Amino acid sequence: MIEESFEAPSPKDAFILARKKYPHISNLKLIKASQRLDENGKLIATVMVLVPMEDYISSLELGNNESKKSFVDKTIELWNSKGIPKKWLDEKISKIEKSGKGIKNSKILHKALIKELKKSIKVVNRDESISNRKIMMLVGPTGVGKTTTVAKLASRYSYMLDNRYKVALINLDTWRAGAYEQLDNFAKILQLKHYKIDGIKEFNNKIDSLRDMDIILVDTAGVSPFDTKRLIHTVEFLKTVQNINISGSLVIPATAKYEDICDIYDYFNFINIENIIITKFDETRRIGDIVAFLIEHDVSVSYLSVGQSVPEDLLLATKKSILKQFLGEFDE
Ligand SMILES: Nc1nc2c(ncn2[C@@H]2O[C@H](COP(=O)(O)OP(=O)(O)OP(=O)(O)O)[C@@H](O)[C@H]2O)c(=O)[nH]1
Ligand SMILES: [Mg+2]
Repeated sequence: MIEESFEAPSPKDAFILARKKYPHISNLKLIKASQRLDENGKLIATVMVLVPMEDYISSLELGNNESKKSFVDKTIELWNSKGIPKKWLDEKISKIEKSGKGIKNSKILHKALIKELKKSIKVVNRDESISNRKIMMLVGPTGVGKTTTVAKLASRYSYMLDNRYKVALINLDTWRAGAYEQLDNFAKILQLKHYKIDGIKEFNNKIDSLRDMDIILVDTAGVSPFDTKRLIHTVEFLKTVQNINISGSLVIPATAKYEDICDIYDYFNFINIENIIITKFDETRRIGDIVAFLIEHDVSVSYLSVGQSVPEDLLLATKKSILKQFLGEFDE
């Protein structure tokens, strides 16, 4: 929804103006009304109404003889203000124009852009079944929810899917006091094996000895994108396990800013990031920054973490859920 103001000599007249502009909205919602005197002592009343975003955009071109270019520009402006890069918008709009379908009004353009957005966002295949032993290592900055997500994944794979998989946990976080205990509490509840590993040789041996497990979840220490020493320490573990494919999942909170997300991704990317887990999805309705990152990078989202509760607050990522959260922004 968009808040739109109307001014007239009285609140009633201002509301009539709003009704005239949107005659088809039967229950136009008034959210604020105020009055003031202008410099000549004349009374000016302002009312604010809530208008659905699509009606607002349509009104831009219907209202005052605006050209097609103008409504295209306004749509670009609106989407850009939600975080979507202008370059992407220009590219997609020119593609839509070339397709010959024509952009008759902003409503059609908005729908076409949503379709393009849906194509540009990638999510991991929904099938979570495991045929060969899988090793999944969660990496990312400090405090983003890696350990909580490992605990959620552990319960998911051991108890919640159609198949009950054999799960083991490895903890490489030997830096932070209490890091092992945090995950160990979950491991005890879930009755899963949990190992604290210090060195690379030990890691190799452990991976080897856990041959009969279906999935090994590896929790790592949070690394600031500027702490190269710690990153190298984590990478060593990933790179030195011979002949075993470790899937790296980069954990990024939905609350992160675009530039920070790009920095984090560039920083961790040489680890061979297979997918992204978006956490703290419940903490913001403004996910334009992460959406912008996703459409510009060839990387898929695997899970969405939507709260602190283990295990229920973990969802398989779908294009629909990401789009829904993003488009919800237009309804503010
Ligand atoms: N609201 C919300 N909080 C979350 C989510 N995931 C994790 N948290 C909270 O974020 C805080 C940090 O979570 P951890 O799992 O310890 O984060 P971490 O990445 O392992 O942190 P370090 O190991 O210190 O780098 C905890 O208070 C979690 O409960 C989520 O999806 N939503
Ligand atoms: Mg942790």
